Amino acid sequence: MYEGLIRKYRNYLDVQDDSKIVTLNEGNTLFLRLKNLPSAIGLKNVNVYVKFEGLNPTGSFKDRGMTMAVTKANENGSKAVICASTGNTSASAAAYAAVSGMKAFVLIPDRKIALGKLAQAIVYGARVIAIDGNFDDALNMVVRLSETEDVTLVNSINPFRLQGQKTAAFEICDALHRAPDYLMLPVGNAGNISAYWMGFKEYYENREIANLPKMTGFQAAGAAPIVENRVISNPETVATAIRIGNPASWKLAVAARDESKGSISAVTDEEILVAQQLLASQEGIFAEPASCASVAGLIKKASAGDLETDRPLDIVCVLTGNGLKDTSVVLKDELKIDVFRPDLEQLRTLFH
Ligand code: AN7
Repeated sequence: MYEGLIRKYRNYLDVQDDSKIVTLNEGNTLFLRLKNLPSAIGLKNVNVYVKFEGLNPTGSFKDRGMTMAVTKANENGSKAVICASTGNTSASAAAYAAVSGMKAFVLIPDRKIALGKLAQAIVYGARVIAIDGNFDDALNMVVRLSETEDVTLVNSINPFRLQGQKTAAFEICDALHRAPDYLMLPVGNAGNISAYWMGFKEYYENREIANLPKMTGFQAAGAAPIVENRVISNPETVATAIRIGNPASWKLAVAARDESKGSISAVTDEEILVAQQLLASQEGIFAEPASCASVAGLIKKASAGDLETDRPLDIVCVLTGNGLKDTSVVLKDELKIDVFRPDLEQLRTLFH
């Protein structure tokens, strides 16, 4: 039986005590080749895959880092964890704290997180604290609090988070028997792009793979500090998960980009929502807006002719979170669903 990514990738993770592993059997997520979308956007000679991290136990990639961070907190005898979050980290921290018997304190930007994520933090039993400020303000607060209070910080500044998250790179290489040519993913606080790059490099050094991908990140245009090379004090985007103006792992992300000869560029909210719609209607996959920045970026690069398609390419888009967490973007105009009487004759007219 599969028992989570720490046991699966034990040789790459520094965990002392097996009995204290805190897991919800995260990882081992769906990896799928897209059937319709690539040709719909005019891509030939390219295999496009998605890694659907929205199928983790709390519906996002954050569970990979949280199994490690909470396991280490547990090993060290910690009784409580704390994080700032645009939503997914708080849901994940709350769940892993719940199963390990720890308290979770989560600071969220008031009214700027998707309701599904808020519901998760509440139902898992976290102490939810809304801040009249943005994610960057909340992160600043939790860093300071964790320095003076008896509570373990589980944002991605906690190095064990990235350790857990790097296993997604291992899974992709295990499936393809190589690294993809491009890894495309959204960039918010910039931990994930840094973790993937660490994972690919470790697999390369251990000769599990003989190539490395171009790390290709995408920020939302209204929240693109790395692209613009400046702190954004009032980030705005429909993709609330990546509404971040001063990423904690900024330097690591830039290093990943440069070492891999990749890129970090911006996609607009409109491009993100078009990509979300295409992915759902062409492929049957519902990912949250932030996740769809990876597909929006693929579409943008494909139409700009930025991908060298003279040879067959493997491209992996990471879908970091589940669309069910944030239905408001799809339902935002009042429901456009026609209501009919339960009249068979009338319903039959719909088929002609
Ligand atoms: C779906 O939950 O920062 O670049 O507090 O939820 O590693 O930050 C979420 C980030 C992409 C960006 N996709 O990843 C949080 C939080 C989804 C996310 C990102 C997030 P990083």
